[in-house]
Amino acid sequence: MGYRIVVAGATGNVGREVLAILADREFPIDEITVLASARSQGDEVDFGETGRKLKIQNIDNFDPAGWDMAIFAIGSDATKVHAPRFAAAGCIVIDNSSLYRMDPDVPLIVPEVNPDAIDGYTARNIIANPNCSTAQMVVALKPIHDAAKITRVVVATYQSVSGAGKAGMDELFEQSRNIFVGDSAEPKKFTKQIAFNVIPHIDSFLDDGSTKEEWKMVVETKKILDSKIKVTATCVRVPVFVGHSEALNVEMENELSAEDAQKILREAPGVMLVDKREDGGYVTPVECVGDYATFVSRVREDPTVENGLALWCVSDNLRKGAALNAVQIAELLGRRHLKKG
Ligand code: 11C
Repeated sequence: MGYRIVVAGATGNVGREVLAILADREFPIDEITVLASARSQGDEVDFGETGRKLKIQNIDNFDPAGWDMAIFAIGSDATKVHAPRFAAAGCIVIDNSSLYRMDPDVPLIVPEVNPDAIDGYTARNIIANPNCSTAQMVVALKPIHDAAKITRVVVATYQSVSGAGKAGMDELFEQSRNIFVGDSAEPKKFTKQIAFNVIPHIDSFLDDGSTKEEWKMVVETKKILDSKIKVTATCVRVPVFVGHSEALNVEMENELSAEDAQKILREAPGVMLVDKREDGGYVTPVECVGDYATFVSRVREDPTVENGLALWCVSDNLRKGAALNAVQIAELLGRRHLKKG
């Protein structure tokens, strides 16, 4: 016996990955339905590589009563309209948008890091999925925090254009092509040229000069991992299609050698340590696409602080940063609260 599950936003980058991952991990499904806005009604999407096609229904007309759970990848505006409606009908929403993440009544979950917090979902029937750059960072930090108590993290991100959706990917492709043939490369989705460039700006600016993306990494890490950890982030868009990278500098209360950190990371759930200290002995974004793991490389001690480590962390932002984490939440919810069979 399986679940009646809804995937909302099934035509987007993340929605398609959700379907692929549900199929790949053989999530126990009795019935699945796919939703999007009215403009996609009747279109078909692949149910991963099963060969099955699913027909899109209009989310506005969909009655969620009797459905167990819904994975939302529809953006904050549409989520604001539909999540409360689904939750009130008893269909538990696993939401990829930023809308509910900091709501104290909504658990913000990375299953490898804070699985127990999921028990709080009953307050709203909504569970939030973190921002992609936070998700991979906390997976890499959790085993180090457990071993040596992290006090401060300085992170610089190198975020792929797929974080900005299909329009971001199209812009990188078109600008690269246009520049090669001598055409103009006017920015549309991004604020500056992204092809052959990097842009130190993701999401809107806040009063203190940081950006909302940077703020999310600070507050989400506190909510998921430990409210006492101080985080300072610089988030940068780079001309990579898929895969976010992060350079992390970590300060800890207790000593932890690079060798011990490597040992711990090698065993940590969700982490794949690739750290050979030789040419090519580390992971880059193109190698992580389509993978489930958060890859960690370049682990080394930072002698400029008392107990410091530096490391490099790469993951598929559409997977661990969004779709995979959402499916893992659905699996956790099933195991702990909605047992079937
Ligand atoms: C980016 N991290 O790379 C963003 C995308 O809060 O879910 C995801 C935004 C979010 O642009």
